[in-house]
Amino acid sequence: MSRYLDMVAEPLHVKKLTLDQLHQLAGEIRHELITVLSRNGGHLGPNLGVVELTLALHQVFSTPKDKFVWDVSHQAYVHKLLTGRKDRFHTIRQTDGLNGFALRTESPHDCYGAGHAGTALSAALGMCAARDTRRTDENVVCIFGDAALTNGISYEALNNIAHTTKKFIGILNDNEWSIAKNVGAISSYLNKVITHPRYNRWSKDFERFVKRLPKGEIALKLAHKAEEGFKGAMTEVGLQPNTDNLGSDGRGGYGNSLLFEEMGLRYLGPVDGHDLPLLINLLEFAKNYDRPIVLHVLTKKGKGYDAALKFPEKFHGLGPYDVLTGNPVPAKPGAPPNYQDVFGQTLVKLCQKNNTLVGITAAMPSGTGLKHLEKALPDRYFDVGIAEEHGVIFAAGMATMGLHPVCAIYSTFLQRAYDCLHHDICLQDLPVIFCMDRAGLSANDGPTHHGLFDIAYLRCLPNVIAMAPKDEDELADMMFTATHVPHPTFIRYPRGAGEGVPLKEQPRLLEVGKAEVLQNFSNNGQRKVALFGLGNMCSLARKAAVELTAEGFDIAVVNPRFTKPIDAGTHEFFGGAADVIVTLEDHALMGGYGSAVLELFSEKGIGASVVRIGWPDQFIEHATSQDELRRKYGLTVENLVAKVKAQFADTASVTKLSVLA
Ligand SMILES: Cc1ncc(C[n+]2csc(CCOP(=O)(O)OP(=O)(O)O)c2C)c(N)n1
Repeated sequence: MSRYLDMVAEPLHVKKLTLDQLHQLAGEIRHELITVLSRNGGHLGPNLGVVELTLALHQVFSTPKDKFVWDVSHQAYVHKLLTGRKDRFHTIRQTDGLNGFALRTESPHDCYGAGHAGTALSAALGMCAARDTRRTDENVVCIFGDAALTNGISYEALNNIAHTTKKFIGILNDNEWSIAKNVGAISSYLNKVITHPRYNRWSKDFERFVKRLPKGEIALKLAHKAEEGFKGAMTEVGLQPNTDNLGSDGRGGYGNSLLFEEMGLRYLGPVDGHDLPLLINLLEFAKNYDRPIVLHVLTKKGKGYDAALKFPEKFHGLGPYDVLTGNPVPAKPGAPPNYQDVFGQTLVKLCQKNNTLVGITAAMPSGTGLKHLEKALPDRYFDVGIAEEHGVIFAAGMATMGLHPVCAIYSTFLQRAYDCLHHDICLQDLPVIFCMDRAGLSANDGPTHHGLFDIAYLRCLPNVIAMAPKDEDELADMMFTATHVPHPTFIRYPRGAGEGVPLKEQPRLLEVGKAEVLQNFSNNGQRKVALFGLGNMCSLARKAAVELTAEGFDIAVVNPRFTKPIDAGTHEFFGGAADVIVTLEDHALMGGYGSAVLELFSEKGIGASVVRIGWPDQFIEHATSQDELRRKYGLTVENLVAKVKAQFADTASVTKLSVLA
């Protein structure tokens, strides 16, 4: 049977569908999401939740002229399916395929790219201001989740909307979940609005009223009354709650969300975000309303798929799974534990012995592995919401009171808090430990999520101690070591499986600033190459060492451990002894570990030839796997071996090298 989805080549086609056809299309979209993501992985729950909302948006507005700005934009898959990308949807998050987030270069319908949370309100307001300045008439619609309201930038934007523009359309997509259950006062506040004793009665009345009107009439009727005040209009249609409907704090009912109203935005809701005719009518109204407005819609994360409804956190974003059971594709038997679990379990152990330690996450308890602490020692666990800046300054405050906070924040999200690292942590030299997960690639997610810049952005800050473990056991050692360091410490480690090394019962103390020589020269008179493999690149260095040895080179392998301070003595020694030094890092070359080595050699007058292997000065795209990207960009044993050989093949450099040796 042919599907409506197959007929929707552009948003215009959505507008032509009847309500019944739209309902059928919604089902087809859910089926497509569940099927494709079972193979590719991705943000299933959030997208299942916005199917009707996205259909209604495309019924009422016209992209690309009108602009949809999605917060994070992990929930834009449905929008992709409706905007000419359905034929490529099976490629999402794969090499050369669709990106998992909105991407300006992918489609004119993606007016704004994202991947980090909290940016949509500001970006949308910027577009509104630009539109007003240019005197054009595009509609700008900002779709933000309830968790976006845990983020500071969202409030900076809200504070600015009413005095910047008259026309701003916000959709608060409230499903009560961040990745985990949403936290903090704002989530209780929204919950209170939803669960107000009279909410159900009012919502039924209101929804009946809106739906009774033919499409478009609600817009006319209410927009006409807007100048008399929204509340007046609502009274006229018999919906304005009496004052006895308000809670003691003034909350409850339509048009009474103090948060938005006090910020000068008309608030409408909360309404059922899966009721298509209702959504269409309300969006028509919002489109014609001449004041900034927020429509509060209630959606169910995972709607239409039992497993996702049952486990919203797991199905927020996940890898491939079995469609029938919802179970993830099992890991290969004997697969090493992943870094995130080793981090979480080690922190629990450390906390049990040291009661100054606490753990902080910015809304990522599962992703970071901090959920282990939440479970074992809930009093020592803090989820601050999607609020990296706040989380870092919160940690600084704790550190001034004698605690030793451990902030578990992905490398890419810590960028958000850079000034806090500088001004609050490093300047005051506070002993906060940062465990930076996803250092290196997050291959399926792509450039918004790769953690390729932290060595560079931290290396220039005074008081920083920064390290990278070669394996999961060394991660535990580094965490233990960090608890003894009275300065800001940063540990970067990758996503996913460790190296499969045995974990010691007790972690051990490492000497700060000291590298580990894993293999020294055998001084057999052959050409000498020292391989410095940072973090997870150490295993690559070891593999290359085997090949180069077989090719007749005398190889040393060093695990640098520290990127700040780097071990000057060890680097100088090998800089003097080797013909060629190779640095390897899962980080941008610009400003990274290899750069630190070059700076040291320059300062000390060491003229060794240095080959640096790492990521080039460009944003790295998404791909099916990390290995594919490594192959493409030369972070491989083959490329390393070839580069080393090329150094010696070049006669000029051979002369230079032999002089140096
Ligand atoms: C700065 C930043 N921190 C953390 C994240 C990880 N993250 C991605 S989506 C998400 C939750 C979003 O919740 P919400 O906005 O309510 O949307 P929902 O998925 O519930 O639809 C989080 C924490 C991020 N993308 N950006």
